[in-house]
Amino acid sequence: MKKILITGALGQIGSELTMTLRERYGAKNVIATDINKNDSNVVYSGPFEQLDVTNDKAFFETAKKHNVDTVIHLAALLSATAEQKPLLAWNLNMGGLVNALEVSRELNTQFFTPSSIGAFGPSTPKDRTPQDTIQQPTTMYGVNKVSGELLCNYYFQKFGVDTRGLRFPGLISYVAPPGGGTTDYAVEIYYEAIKKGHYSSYIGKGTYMDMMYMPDALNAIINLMEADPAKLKHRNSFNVSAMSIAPEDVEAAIQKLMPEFTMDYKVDPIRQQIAESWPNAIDSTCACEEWGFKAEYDLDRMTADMLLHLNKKLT
Ligand code: AKB
Repeated sequence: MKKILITGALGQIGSELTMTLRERYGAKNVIATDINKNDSNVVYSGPFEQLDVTNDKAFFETAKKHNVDTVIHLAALLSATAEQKPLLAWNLNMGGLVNALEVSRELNTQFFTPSSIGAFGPSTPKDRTPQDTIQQPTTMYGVNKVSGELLCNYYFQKFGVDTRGLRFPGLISYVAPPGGGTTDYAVEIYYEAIKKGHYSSYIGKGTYMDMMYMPDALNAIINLMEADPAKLKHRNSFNVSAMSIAPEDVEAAIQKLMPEFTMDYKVDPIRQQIAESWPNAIDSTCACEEWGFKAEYDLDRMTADMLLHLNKKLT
């Protein structure tokens, strides 16, 4: 039976992943941790500990106390916030990651942490971006993600830690909002469509980025963690994407179901610059071949589901 510790469990991925893993492995076997504490299901439906991942001793003691065999490390600053607070991003994203890897090494646990399309930069091929290619990001977040990918590979090669990871695109969900990301527009647009029937996009027309609906992201994490290690040639930071879209594509998908919806643009130069430094469309072939990655949701199916759930949640 698994015993999993999740950091950043109240964040966008963590709040859904915790609940999904509790259903799969039993509530008491999934220890949710976060620097914050709130009134959510995550806190009350199973074990919860307040944890600052930069505190190495507290991290180790929490993991040891619960006798965990898997660490899922999600606590991190996203790209736009990291660009505003680069030193904090370095300290939290890298300090938290090395502490998490050390806990895994000392307790001999399996390990997962997400990388991102942000690990690529302007010199990376923009379309059908290969799994193994140039990675020279121009953001602090990207620098953290490339370093993190290398560090996870190092812990596998040097210490035999069973590290695994995915390069996530923008993740879209109606449950917990993202915070401080460049791809957040693709979540906000659905909230504003329901609340106001209008959205002003901070990302410009024609700016393509990869995206994925949260149920596909959760399945991808579970499938990768359960994959036969003998079949994994890459282990860390697999490219995974479900769709490559620009704001006007989301606008058109929403208008199929809400013809009254309108959108205009108020481009934020900082997030636009980050978006332009990232690929248009990454190639997920290695993830498909090595552990059977498959996304179920395209833009239209995701849009119908988002609008259905947000209608119930917001009206
Ligand atoms: C962000 O926009 O920072 C994240 C990501 C793509 O890693 N959603």
